[in-house]
Amino acid sequence: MEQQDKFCDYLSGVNPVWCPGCGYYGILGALIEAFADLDLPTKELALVSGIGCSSRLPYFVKAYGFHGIHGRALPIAQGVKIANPRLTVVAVGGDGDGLAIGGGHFPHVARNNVDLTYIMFNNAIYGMTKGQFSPTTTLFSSTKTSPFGLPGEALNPAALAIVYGASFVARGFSVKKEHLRDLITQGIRHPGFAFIEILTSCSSFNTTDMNVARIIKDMRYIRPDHDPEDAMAALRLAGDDSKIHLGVLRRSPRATLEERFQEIQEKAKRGKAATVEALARQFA
Ligand SMILES: Cc1ncc(C[n+]2csc(CCOP(=O)(O)OP(=O)(O)O)c2C)c(N)n1
Ligand code: SF4
Repeated sequence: MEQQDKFCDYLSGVNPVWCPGCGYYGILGALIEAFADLDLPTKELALVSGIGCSSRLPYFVKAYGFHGIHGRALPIAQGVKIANPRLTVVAVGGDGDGLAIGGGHFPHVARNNVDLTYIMFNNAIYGMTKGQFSPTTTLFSSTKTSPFGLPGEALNPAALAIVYGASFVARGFSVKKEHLRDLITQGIRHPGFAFIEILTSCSSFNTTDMNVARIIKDMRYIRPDHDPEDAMAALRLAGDDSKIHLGVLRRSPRATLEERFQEIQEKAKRGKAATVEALARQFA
């Protein structure tokens, strides 16, 4: 089969409604190419999202899809994975969805090492609601909700993921599709929680923070001598203000939540069965 046909097999036929010039088209392209590279059967693939322009993505891909509620992509994705561990689960959403209303879920899915891939489309703005600042909008930016400049400091999604204990953390750029496809492929292959931050511009409401020309000037591909097992080295690259480092920042595999569940279940089965009487005696 032609490679192009293989990619198209992952398109649902519903055309994206994103604005002309939106960086999300490049992300969709990289994503379906990664699925094709991995030869993922569409009936073993589940895409889960929250709310936002980015969260519309499951409509456009031929796979199981769950367009959830704002900020809740991760707990829904975790539920899907635990209910059916054979599925490849990919959660997608924006910086607002994942770091503002959904910000409380991120550390727990990361520290628990749930076996899923979480792709955050970081355009540093709330696109769908037309240009309010988000947790990744840079200091002093002028937006619809900060017309005279934003007083708050921006969060750094990749650095947060490293600190939260994600076992795989990468950063890509929507314009660099081949590189991004490779990161997504590696993230899906990784056994455990894989976080991929994608820098992308919102052509309608924020072309400043994620200015394509500036990112091309400042970006550096991570060198092969970087050791992704070294958390401090990963953090230094993620937090570097002078350059934008793209590639795999962190990779440190460990047991997944599902494996630990299994271990605990086995232990429980070997122990004495609890009885209602024994439990009641503890409260007597
Ligand atoms: C509970 C709730 N609060 C607020 C909203 C309004 N809302 C919809 S999308 C969105 C932000 C989307 O921004 P982001 O997650 O960065 O995604 P983008 O649209 O930029 O892809 C907000 C605040 C909502 N739908 N539900
Ligand atoms: S509003 Fe921004 S993020 Fe949403 S589709 Fe348009 S360009 Fe993309």
